[in-house]
Amino acid sequence: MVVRIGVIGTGAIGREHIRRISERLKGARVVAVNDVDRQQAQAVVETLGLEARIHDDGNALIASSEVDAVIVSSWGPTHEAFVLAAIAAGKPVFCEKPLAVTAQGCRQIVDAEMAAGRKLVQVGFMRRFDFAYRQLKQVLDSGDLGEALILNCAHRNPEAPGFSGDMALTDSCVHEFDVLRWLLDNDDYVSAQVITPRRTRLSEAELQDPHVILLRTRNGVHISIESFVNCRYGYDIQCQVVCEMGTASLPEPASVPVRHEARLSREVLTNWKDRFLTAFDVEFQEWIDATAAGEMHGPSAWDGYVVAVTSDACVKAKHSGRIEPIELPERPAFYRS
Ligand code: NAD
Ligand code: ISE
Repeated sequence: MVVRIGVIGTGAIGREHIRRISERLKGARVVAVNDVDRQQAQAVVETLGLEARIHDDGNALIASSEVDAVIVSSWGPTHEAFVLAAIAAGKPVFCEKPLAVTAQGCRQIVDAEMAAGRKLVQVGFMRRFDFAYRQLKQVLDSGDLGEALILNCAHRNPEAPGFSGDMALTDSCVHEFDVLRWLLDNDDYVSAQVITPRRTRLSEAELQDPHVILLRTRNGVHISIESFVNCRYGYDIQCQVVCEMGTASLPEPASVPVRHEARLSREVLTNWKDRFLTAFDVEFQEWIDATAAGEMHGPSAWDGYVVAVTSDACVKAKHSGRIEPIELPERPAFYRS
């Protein structure tokens, strides 16, 4: 079976997903696209030489009998409605982060999916599909180092055009909120503290940058996440796990060491597309294969809900200056399989 995919949102990442499905992955074809900027959607179809229908409305794409599964890569605030529509249509849906811009919106999606009786929603937390993070998880799962005690992480962007308010927490660090919980086998977070160090003079307007987020898990693991979205030097993702009998860290991305004029240097990546290029391909190939088999194995709507609750608690902690609780209901059995 070739999965016939409709894509809502043909912007920066949407067109990357369309390209990867059309040019590199197997078992699926993009047969429909939609974007409020119809000209842009048309340009993507023409540039990639697709035989795809351009819908004037995302809901019409979802309802189309030509579409088996949906990718939502439009702006974050539009995700909730499209995901709910896909669930109502009984169609598997891959939703780029965030699942919804509020925890309540994510909870509505969880409730709708449970009522539908079938896991249809996967959320675009691609770090779980990154080779380096998977290697790190293998080391932790082996038990050779004992239990994890402390995680030291950094999420650094060279720049963040258009970032405002609390986006470092709600748009960037959502990836850590998901992948660290996955590394720790769903050891849920119980509290958040956000520290606002001296601001870099290189960030836009009044944007607080960097931030340090401190999370504590139910099992007592202490997590520190540095978010620095205007670090200038490159795109740098760090994660070190300190365990009872040793430590394990994400390896530096491969690059050629150059010795020249009494210097030893290596390239640093400059954007998330390059750092996670392969992870995105693995994420989508696994999603296509699972969808063809009528299954869903990736980050679920519940995972998207947990991230939203965590993100909200971090924003509250930033503005209150206090340690704030992260209160989550028990994970439903529906999401335990
Ligand atoms: P973008 O602005 O480049 O593209 C979004 C597209 O959605 C635009 O073309 C816009 O016209 C379209 N759109 C907006 N509202 C729409 C609607 N109601 N119906 C149809 N189309 C609509 O943004 P982007 O950088 O591609 O980000 C899109 C989503 O992907 C965001 O949620 C973002 O957080 C996420 N994203 C994820 C990653 C990742 O690492 N997984 C990286 C970048 C962006
Ligand atoms: C962007 O939206 C992403 O999701 C990237 O993965 C992240 O590194 C970046 O900070 C976000 O702005």
